Amino acid sequence: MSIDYGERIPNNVNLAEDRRLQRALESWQPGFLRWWGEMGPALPTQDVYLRTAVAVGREGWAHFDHVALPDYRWGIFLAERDPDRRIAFGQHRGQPVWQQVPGEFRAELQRLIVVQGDTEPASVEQQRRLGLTAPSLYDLRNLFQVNVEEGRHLWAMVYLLHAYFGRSGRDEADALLLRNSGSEDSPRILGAFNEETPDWLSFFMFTYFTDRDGKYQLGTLKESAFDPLSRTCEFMLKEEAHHMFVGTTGVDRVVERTATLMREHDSDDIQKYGGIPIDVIQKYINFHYSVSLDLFGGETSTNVANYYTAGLKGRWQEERRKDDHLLTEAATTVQQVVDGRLTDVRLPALTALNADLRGEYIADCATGLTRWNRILDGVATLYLPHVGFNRQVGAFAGHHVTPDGRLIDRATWELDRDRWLPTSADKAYVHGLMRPVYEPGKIAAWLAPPRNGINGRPLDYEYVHL
Ligand code: BYC
Repeated sequence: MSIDYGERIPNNVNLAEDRRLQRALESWQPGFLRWWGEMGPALPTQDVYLRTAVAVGREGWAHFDHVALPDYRWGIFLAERDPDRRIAFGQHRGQPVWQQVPGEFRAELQRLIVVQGDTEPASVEQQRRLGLTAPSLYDLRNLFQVNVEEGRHLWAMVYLLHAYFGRSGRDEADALLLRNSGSEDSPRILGAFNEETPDWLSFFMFTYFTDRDGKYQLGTLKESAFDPLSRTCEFMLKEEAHHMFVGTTGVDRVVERTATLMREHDSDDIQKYGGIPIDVIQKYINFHYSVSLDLFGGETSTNVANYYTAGLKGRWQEERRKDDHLLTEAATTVQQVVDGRLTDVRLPALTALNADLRGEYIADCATGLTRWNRILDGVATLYLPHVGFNRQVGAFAGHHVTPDGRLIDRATWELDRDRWLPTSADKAYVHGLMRPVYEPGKIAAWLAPPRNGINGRPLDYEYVHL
């Protein structure tokens, strides 16, 4: 399963044997490169110390070297095929997985792949200008690593659209390059991907909270009965782990610096010392977490019930679940607003699968809060707001819930929202700290240095040549 880098499009799917598909993808490639040039990283660089996949197996799948960004070899990499794999859930449970798309599920599968594909270039667009204010060469390199891999994840979805969905798949692949994050006329599909990522605190929060939605959604698509989608997602998840590392350690380092300044000056008011106050960090958590919760869709969804029953999208770690994997009789409890009160409601487990996945995600998010509170070591406490806080999608949309889970009226919300969400003054302060630090080994003063370099390299290594 090694990857053929001799081809114009590196791949491990024997693209050379399917001339039609190869030609179709080769004709999509210039549009992708044009999009990368126009919407990808705005900071000009000579080359960047990047990790590239060389094989998909457990050992040695990555290789590190300085690469000029436009020369990065975006390609198509699927995890190895398990010839005995069987469908783990839904009405086709126990049958062999599909190597082709069954006609009756074509539209739904294409929709899932398009939604997934749409998020990847969206994040590159959102992060386009961050290089101009990178807090170090180490961070700059990590940003570009994330960006090239999101570009590759777009390729992963485009391959599926071209290879399995005919004409409409090719049209959808073209449309993925035409929508743009935040565009008035043709925005990206999901809400969070039209928000701005204007500063590095937002970037670390995005890679912690929003990339983590990616981890969980890819985890459910990895369970899919459509084997090429499953194998694609399995490999994407390996790359995704680094994106969350960037988020986790990025917020670690901001919190560490804030805690140090709070201790040194025995004060919360650390703006005058160039740190990010703890209440601003909390507001950024509140914002990015709530926007990311919206990405799970509604708590009750016939879409997700249909996806599950059909075998298109499973649960997180489906095979570890100890039930019938059909869920036709099962029920679950989900909090909703009933008659103006937050109430636990019993729902069919099948239609509540978005809430099931969201629950897994929330538990994972909470591990970061434990980490950051350990770093703060009593000097302050950070928390995850209530699941109903600041929501635009699902049972809490249209209601106003405080971070500690009280339902309030609109007027109270308007009075207090500045205490919970970043204000324009908070954003302006954070923005003001964003000055580029491009000298090897140097780090901006608003965050602590990283613990280790990349791939065993020292911190003062020239990770990026400008
Ligand atoms: N914004 O039945 P409902 C990643 C739509 S992130 C706008 O409640 P459903 C990454 C929904 O599409 C992972 N619209 O929800 C991270 C539906 O519209 P239609 C991305 C929204 O369908 C960082 C209607 O509302 N992958 O990889 O069960 C960097 C009713 O929806 C939103 C996926 O999401 C929203 N937030 O679930 C880079 C996986 N939420 O169909 C990458 C694929 C819902 O009625 N997608 N809507 O017109 C899915 O599985 C599902 O589409 C969703 C929604 C989970 C998103």
